Order: sequence, then structure tokens, then C-alpha cells
Amino acid sequence: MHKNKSHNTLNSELDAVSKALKKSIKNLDSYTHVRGESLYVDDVNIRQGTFHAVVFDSPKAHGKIKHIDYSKAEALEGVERILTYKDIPGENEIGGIIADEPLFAEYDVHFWGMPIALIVAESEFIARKARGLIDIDIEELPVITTAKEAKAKGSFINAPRSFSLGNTEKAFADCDYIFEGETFSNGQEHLYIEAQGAYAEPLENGNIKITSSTQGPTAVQATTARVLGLAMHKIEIDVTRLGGGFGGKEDQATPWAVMAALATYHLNQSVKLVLNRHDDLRMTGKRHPYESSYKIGLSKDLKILAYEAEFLQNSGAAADLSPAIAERTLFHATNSYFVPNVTTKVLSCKTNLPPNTAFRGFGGPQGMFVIESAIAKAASEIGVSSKAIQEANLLDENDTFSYGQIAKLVEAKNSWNSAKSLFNSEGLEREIETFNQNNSNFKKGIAFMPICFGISFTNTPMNHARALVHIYLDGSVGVSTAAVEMGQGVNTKMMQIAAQVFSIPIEKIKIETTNTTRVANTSPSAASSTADLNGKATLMACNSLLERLKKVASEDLNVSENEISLQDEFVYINAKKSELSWTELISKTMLKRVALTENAHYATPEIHFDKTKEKGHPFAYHVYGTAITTVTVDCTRGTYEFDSVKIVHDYGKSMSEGIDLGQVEGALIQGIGWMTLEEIAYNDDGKLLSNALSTYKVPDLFSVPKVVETIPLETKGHDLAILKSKAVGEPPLMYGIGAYFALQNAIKAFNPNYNMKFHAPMTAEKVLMGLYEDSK
Ligand code: LUZ
Ligand code: MOS
Repeated sequence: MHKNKSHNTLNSELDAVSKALKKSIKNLDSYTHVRGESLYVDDVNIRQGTFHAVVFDSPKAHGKIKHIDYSKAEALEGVERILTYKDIPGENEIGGIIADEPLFAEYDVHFWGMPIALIVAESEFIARKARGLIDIDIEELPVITTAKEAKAKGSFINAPRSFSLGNTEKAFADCDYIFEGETFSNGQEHLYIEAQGAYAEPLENGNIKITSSTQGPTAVQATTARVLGLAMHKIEIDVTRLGGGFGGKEDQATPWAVMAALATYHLNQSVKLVLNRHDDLRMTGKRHPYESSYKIGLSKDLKILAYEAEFLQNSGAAADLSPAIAERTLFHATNSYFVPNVTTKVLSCKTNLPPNTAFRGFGGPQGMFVIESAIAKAASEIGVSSKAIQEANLLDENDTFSYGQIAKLVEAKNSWNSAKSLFNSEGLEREIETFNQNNSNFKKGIAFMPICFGISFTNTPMNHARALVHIYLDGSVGVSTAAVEMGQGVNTKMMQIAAQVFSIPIEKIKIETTNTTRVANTSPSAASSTADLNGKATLMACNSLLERLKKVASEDLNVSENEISLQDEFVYINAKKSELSWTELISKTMLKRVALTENAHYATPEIHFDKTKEKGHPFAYHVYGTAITTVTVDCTRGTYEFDSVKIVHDYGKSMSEGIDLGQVEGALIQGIGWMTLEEIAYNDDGKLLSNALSTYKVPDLFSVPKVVETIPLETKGHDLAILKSKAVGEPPLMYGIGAYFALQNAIKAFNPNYNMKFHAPMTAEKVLMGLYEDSK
């Protein structure tokens, strides 16, 4: 009975503290980052005698292994052992969703860079040298590099998925305009600064501890156990922090950790395996390239009445997370628009590329690019602006998504209209028109990009987390969760939560490493949900401890429990400060033998999804926003510069404004990079050509927009978001899609004969060709 009441007072107390905290809070990791003191896998102090390992991988994309000669490599001084599939005591299987991926190739290879063996030596240098001494003979088989080819040959990962709402066939009959077309969006390299890696050490009794640069410690633990044929409790995974993940370490941090552990298992010695950049680029999967086709139907007043799309996902040689990513493409196929009749279908196409994997947005951006392309195509054919079509179709309260969820607390129009008025978009459009009339060598373009992104793992059972909170007897606090710090500032957010509940300074809180012995059976840090899930669990654990502490205080001070509150390290009685400090309260609690440790479990309420019907309510909530992008194209060279990106973003009630702004800006730039600069290239043999930073261009200081301005949207926030502070990791990446269409509009302003292209990235070369093409 007391509980509800004190929770309410608790919330208003929390509000006051949180206001003070969120303004001043910095990403607390930044202090050790700038001093070079932050610890990554490569910084772990290694035991004396530690071996170093290098992966021997396939030099062909598809074929039968006829013969491998390891003898020269094995004879090299300092080489300890070369491990292959024959040395696997458990299963040679690392596939998560589908069991279709061996750790080491056995008789055939399916992609260029597929691991075949692990060379373990006294030093990395020796292991690398030994790798060059291995002779391999592969009988080559036909190579598939594109999704279309795979589709033509019937090469798929699994059965297709399809969502539908209304009846597109009927609706097209009523449309005044119908357009069809094809689009392509390329892959994207994660380029985390810290490459993939792991350090395995033998403990007592055949137990193994692995320090891994992973977003998913439980996936590493479970897969290691499976490959080694051991129980999970024998494997401990520890993660300090990652030098970036971006989805690239949700699934694909696992094989390296398993390989290091396999070597430790056989040699009873510590083994370190950290990929160098070349190996990492070649051996790991990337964002999925998509080849898609669409059909869009509109009424005279520009309402989208029907939309069909078929998405061909280039999944690579094994499933990895492709089925889940394909599913999210369908969820986001209509972006932030309401379309009453929708049929979408996705095919996960099996090719001979490295298995493509999670990447910030997880298939959502690929889906959104297609409908934005369809709208741009329709606009240019009808002779209106894309903006007019976008605006006429923005999602409204109680609209239905194609997957059956009813849209609630919708901010699509609010963010769109706020962006228009706050940034005076009409003035901006007039300026651009005037500029384009007065300049012939330079042309400007503008594009609007609204976003709507669903928050939760689309796989409902994954939406849970736990927190383990200790208050030590001196009043300091340790918090363990499954949240992996990868630069996104989640540790700071967890600290804020504990500091707010207990009303103690953040210096009194320590966020422990992410470790499978303290928090078990966890979902990866992914889906933008890490702070929500782990934060809610932390909040629950801290609140339970607070209730307990209040009870002790009330007994000690002889007042009733609901008169008690904690503020600034003191107990307050009816909002008046008492003599009892936080530290004294903790030692009194200890003397009374009341537990100072709590473990809480959170599972997102309300969500559900029925895959047999492809309908449900998969998302806790959606994040909205609108970006306005302007670009200037040099029409002699085809080069371009983004003048500004102006964003109104739905943070809910941001709990850490600086951190969240950092996520918006970083995601935007990463999205612009995907859409404009970053060009993954494989040759027809399946060999990665963009295999270094000299051939793969990511945005740098000179290619970021001159102005990036982000204004928080005024909203109420959402109760399923941690402290009403909405998930922010992935949604803003999709603002970058606006960059693609701003470029299209600038080219069109120079060359009226230009036929709009929907083939990303829009590199300077493609811009130049577009400026001078004559499509007539
Ligand atoms: N990972 C995942 C994700 O396993 N499921 C998801 O729905 C998801 N969404 C975004 C990013 N990673
Ligand atoms: Mo993810 S794309 O690891 O959230």
C-alpha cells in the first residue's frame, strides 16, 4: 500500500535531481578517453607465455577445398599449433538464428575471407608469417555476388516474409498516378575504431574466461560452450567497453572469441586474437546491400493510396542476423507515412559475400530509402516537390502500421511542422531558388527527411534485462547490467539513474564491466534499447533498495516511512533535512542485517507479435523527427558540400542532453556517409576491392555538413522509455537519407534532362555523370 504512494513522491523528487544532472552530464568515459586510459581488449594485461593467433582464411569466394598443406607453416619456429575444424570438441557451428555457419570451413568455402584455420604462435608476427606459408588448393565453383543473381538461381537463406494491409490490387485501380521503379542501396563498413578481438585465459578446472569486444556477451558465451562442448557456466565473458560497435559486434564478435577459447582449451594457455584492419575488413560482414523494386499509387491530391515493394537483401553466405534484419525492413517500409494499402515482401538472398550483419538501423534504413525513392520518382513525374507528397501522407494518431500496430503519441506532423517553422524552411527554399537562378557553375538542392523508427527488439522474447546493484558498507555503489558501453554513453546513463534514485553524487557510483557471471542470459546491446532495458532494470533495483533504506530510516528516526526522503546524501523528514546522512544510514542498515544488494528483472510490457499472421504490437514506442538538408554541387567537378542539416528530433524528455545530441550528430554523419561516400566494392570473383581506408572513404571533418543544428521536439516523452528519455542510438541515422535526395534535386537544377537515380551511394563520380547525362 505504501509502495504506490512513495513511488509518486519518488518521481517528483527524481524530477528535481534529474533536471540538475542532465544539463551538466558529460559522457563520463570521455575523461579516460582523452587521457588514453580507457581499456580495450588490446589493453588487457596478458599473462606471461600468452600465445597470439592469426586467422587463415579462404582466398576464394566459392569452391571445394582439394588440399591444404600446413607443413611449412607448422615447421616455422615459434608456431605452437594450427587448429582446424578437426580440433573442435563440440559442434562446428556458430549460426544463431539458423544453424548454417561453421566456425572453420570443412570441405568447401563460401566466401572470400571465410575462416579455415587458426594459427597460434609466440607472436602475432610469427603467426602472420606462418600464414603466408600455407598452401591451399581450391576447386572453384560459380560465385554469386548480387541479390538479383541469387534470386534468379533460387539461392535463399530462408522463406520470404510478407506484410500486408488493405488490398493494393484494388487500390491501384482507383489511383490517378502509378509509378514503378527499382532502387539499390549499397552495404556499409562498420569501421569501429577497435577491430574485432578477444583474449581467452584458462582458469581452474577447465574453466575459461574471455575478454571480448562484443555487443552480445551471452551470444559469445553460448556459442563458445557449443563449439567446445562445455556447459555455459564454464565460460565467463567480460566486456570493459568497445571502441565502437554499430551492430558489427552484435553477432560477429563471436567467432574470434570462440577461436581464442578453442586455442586456450587445447593449449591451457592464454591466447590473444585481435584482427588487424585488413583482416577485419575482409573477413566480416557489413550492412546488407538491397536491390528493391516498388510500385506506388497516388490520388490527384497526392495521397499515397497503395504501395508495393519487394526487397532483395544480399545476405551473404550464411544467415547471421539476416532474417531479423529483413523483418525490420518490412516494419519500416512506409517510414513515417500512413499508407492504407500496403504489400511488402523481403527475400534474404544467399550469395558468396561474407555474411552481412546488423548495422545501426538494422534493415530499417534500407526500407525507408525505397519509399523515399518512390516518392521522389512520383514527385518528379507529376511535377510537384517530394515535400508536397511527404507532407500529404504523414502519419497521424491512431493510424495503422502495415503490421497492425496502432500508432499512438505520434509526432510525425509535430516534428515536420516544427522543423518548417523553427528553421523557416520556406525562406530556405526561396534562398535556394534565387541562388540557382543566379549561378550556373554551382547549384543547390534541398530535401526533407521525416523519420519514424520502432523501439524494441522485433523479436519480442529478447526485450528483457537485469541489473545487480550493491551498496557497499561505506555508501558507495556498484551497478552491473548487460549494457555494453561502446561510446554511446550508456554507462553514464546508468550512473545517472542510480545517482538520481539515491540522491548521491555520481562519484559514489561505479558501473562494473559487463560480465556473464554477474548478469546472465542477456540480450545484446542493440536495437537502440540498451538504456531503456538495462536502465529500467537498474531503476527497479535501486527503487527496491531505496524502499528498504527508507524503512530503516523511519525506524531509526521514529517517523513514518512516507515522511522520509533522501536528498543530497541526507535523510529528509517531510522535506526537512535530518541529521542522518547517507553513509550513516547505510551502516545502520548493515548493522540491522538488511540486504544492501538487489537484483531486478525488467521485461518490456505491452509488446507482442504473431508471425503466423504478421500482425501485432512489436514496438514499445516510436521515435520521430524531421531533417532538412541543403547541399551545394560544384557543377564542373561533381563534388559537393552539405551546407546544413537542420533537425527537429524527438528525444522524449532527454535524460542526458549532451550524450543524446552526440548520438544524433554521429548517426546523421554515418547516414550521410552510407548515402553519399561509402562505396563497398567486390569484384565478380567475390573479392573485396574496397579493402582499406585508401579505397573506402568515410566522412571526415571536411565532408561533414558546415552546419548541423538539432532542436529537441517538445513532447511528453513516453513511459516505456527510461525516465521518459527515448531511445536515440539508431533513429537519427536515417536523417542521412535526406542527403541523397538533396543531391538529386541539385543535379536536376543544373540538368533538366537528368533522370533521377535511386542507386546509393551518390558519389561525386555519379553526380558528375548525372550533371552531364542526356536522358533524352
Ligand atoms: N538486433 C536484433 C537489432 O537482434 N533485433 C532487432 O530488432 C534489432 N533492431 C535494431 C538493431 N539491432
Ligand atoms: Mo544493432 S544494428 O547492433 O542495434
